[in-house]
Amino acid sequence: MEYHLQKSTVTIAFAIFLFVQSSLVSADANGGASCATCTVIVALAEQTSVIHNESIIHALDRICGYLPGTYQKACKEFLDFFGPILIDILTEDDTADTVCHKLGFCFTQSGKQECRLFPKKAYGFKSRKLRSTRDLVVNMEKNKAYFKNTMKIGIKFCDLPGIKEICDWINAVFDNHDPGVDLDSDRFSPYETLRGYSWRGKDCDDANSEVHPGAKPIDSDMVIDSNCNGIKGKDPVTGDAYEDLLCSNTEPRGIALLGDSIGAHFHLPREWFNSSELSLAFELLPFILENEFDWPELSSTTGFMNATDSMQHVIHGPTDSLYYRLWQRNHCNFRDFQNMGVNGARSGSMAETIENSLFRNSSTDYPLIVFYALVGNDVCNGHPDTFADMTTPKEMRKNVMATLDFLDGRLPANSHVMLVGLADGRLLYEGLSNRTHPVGSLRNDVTYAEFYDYFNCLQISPCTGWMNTNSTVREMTTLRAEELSAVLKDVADKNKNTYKNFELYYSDNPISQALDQWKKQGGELWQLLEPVDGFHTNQQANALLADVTWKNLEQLYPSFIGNVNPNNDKITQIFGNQGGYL
Ligand SMILES: *[C@@H]1O[C@H](CO)[C@@H](O)[C@H](O)[C@H]1NC(C)=O
Ligand SMILES: *[C@@H]1O[C@H](CO)[C@@H](O)[C@H](O)[C@H]1NC(C)=O
Ligand SMILES: *[C@@H]1O[C@H](CO)[C@@H](O)[C@H](O)[C@H]1NC(C)=O
Ligand SMILES: *[C@@H]1O[C@H](CO)[C@@H](O)[C@H](O)[C@H]1NC(C)=O
Ligand SMILES: *[C@@H]1O[C@H](CO)[C@@H](O)[C@H](O)[C@H]1NC(C)=O
Ligand SMILES: *[C@@H]1O[C@H](CO)[C@@H](O)[C@H](O)[C@H]1NC(C)=O
Ligand SMILES: [Ca+2]
Ligand SMILES: [Ca+2]
Ligand SMILES: [Ca+2]
Repeated sequence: MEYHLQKSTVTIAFAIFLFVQSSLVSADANGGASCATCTVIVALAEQTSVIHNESIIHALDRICGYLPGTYQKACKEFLDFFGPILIDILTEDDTADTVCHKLGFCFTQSGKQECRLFPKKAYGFKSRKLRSTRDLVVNMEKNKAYFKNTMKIGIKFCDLPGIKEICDWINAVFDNHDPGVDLDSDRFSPYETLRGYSWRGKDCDDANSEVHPGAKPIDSDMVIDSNCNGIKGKDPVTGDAYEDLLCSNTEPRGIALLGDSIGAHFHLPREWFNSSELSLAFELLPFILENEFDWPELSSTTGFMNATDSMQHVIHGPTDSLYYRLWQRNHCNFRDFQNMGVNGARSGSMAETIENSLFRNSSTDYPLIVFYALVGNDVCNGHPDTFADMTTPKEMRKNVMATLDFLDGRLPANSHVMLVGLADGRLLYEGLSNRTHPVGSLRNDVTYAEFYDYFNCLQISPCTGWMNTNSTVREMTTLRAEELSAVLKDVADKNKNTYKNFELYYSDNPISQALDQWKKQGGELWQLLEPVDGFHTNQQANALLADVTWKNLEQLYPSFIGNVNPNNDKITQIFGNQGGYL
């Protein structure tokens, strides 16, 4: 039997799978990510079948129909395989949880409690299973035989026919933090996704490594635009180069982020998990996958555009960013940004691998301002009982010092580095615990507190410490986060001028300040949080964080951001949109 499954049979499945994977969970329980994936898919299919008064199979077929072209075909092939199996096992008192137990994705290990996302309550699956049509149910006997021989208790999602290749593909994409398309190896790309120009300014010549965002102009950019900022050529009257006239005395600089999923702006569309909203949500699927479910182009550090019309089906809110402000301050800084945010990053992985994908030529490029912002993974992924996997203050010091040494070797003189403290994740529980998670939107039967418990039961939570109904655990997590922030502050205080090529600063995490500001405007906490994962800051919060951070910089550290370029208007007048971003 052959299954030609393309990059996504079950998009939602990957979303969950990757979300879970991004938290670097090593030891899951009771079926882990595969169980959660199965449960959510079956639940959405069941809800869709209720909304449209149709069979489960028709509902799954409908969901496949929402997917773009090639994905749709693959999804239907998958359905051909799974549909008959589902029909065969459904009984009257099933819920999504019990179905996935029967399928073998979920189970209960001895000594563990049973994990359930939904209340034990019959949804009447059976009455809806028989209304399927023959044309959708092909190969039924063959599939059932396959199922009996292959499916075992504890089967993993990535072991399914055809899915393994997809998992491998995804792992390869997600493990690589350098641009996938970069012919001249200058770490800037003319391609959008795969760590391309969604993440760092577009390479305006991918055949010449001397040409890239952030380069000091070669021959004053009389002929070519060596730094891709759209400024080149000479004044027809005086014959002076425009880079000399408009930029050379303005101390241009770029901005870079060494961060985690918060800085990369992780976002799973709410519409993918809400059975009432599925229809338009999958248009951008390939784009979203190739950007690792991150939206750096709309993020608080390196966002450079507002969501396009098609993005607005799956992400909501305005864009504002530090990069955008830096460009507004000095138009010579156009396109000079790099986002090295990686889902699940913590201080150790930053020092071991991630930092290496930051590129700057210390002699031929302009200075850089760097934000080191690891907001919580160092404390999130502690073992649920012992906290053994949390980074200790001693390890934190060692890790951050290693990264600072690395930066001193790579950054041009006169750069600046800001160490940002960890967030206080207690606000997650405070803002969300009593609210309904999108996966329970049809019957109002899953709160975030229950969602957190479920993820902890399967041991796949991206942040056991804060996404937890046990207040002692949340307090202990915050305590460690405060200790680690204190280390960062101490390192910055003691080493402000230690490094050859940059000045070092510390700032508390701006989230609580942003929150206060939001509340003063009458806003509520949950409005700033990602509804699906219940963990990340959303689009609105990203814009707010940029605003708060920028104002702090203006007030406290003006040398960080440089002076306003008096030639900005002239640059716009002569060079228009400076070549744009895309
Ligand atoms: C659902 O469909 C069945 C037949 O397929 C029909 O008998 C029933 O009235 C429908 N229910 C609603 C609420 O439309
Ligand atoms: C996004 O749109 C708003 C409203 O039009 C505008 O003020 C803002 O500057 C835009 N942001 C970006 C990054 O273009
Ligand atoms: C920086 O640029 C100079 C001149 O092009 C080159 O010789 C040097 O190898 C570059 N350094 C790095 C680290 O790429
Ligand atoms: C959630 O609701 C319960 C009951 O209404 C209330 O006692 C509790 O304080 C609420 N929790 C939060 C974090 O708002
Ligand atoms: C689900 O979608 C419906 C329809 O757009 C919306 O009214 C509802 O608020 C959504 N539920 C959640 C929990 O996001
Ligand atoms: C909450 O967590 C603490 C620390 O792990 C533990 O000692 C305590 O028993 C837990 N409380 C409950 C109600 O589970
Ligand atoms: Ca390149
Ligand atoms: Ca280049
Ligand atoms: Ca230029």
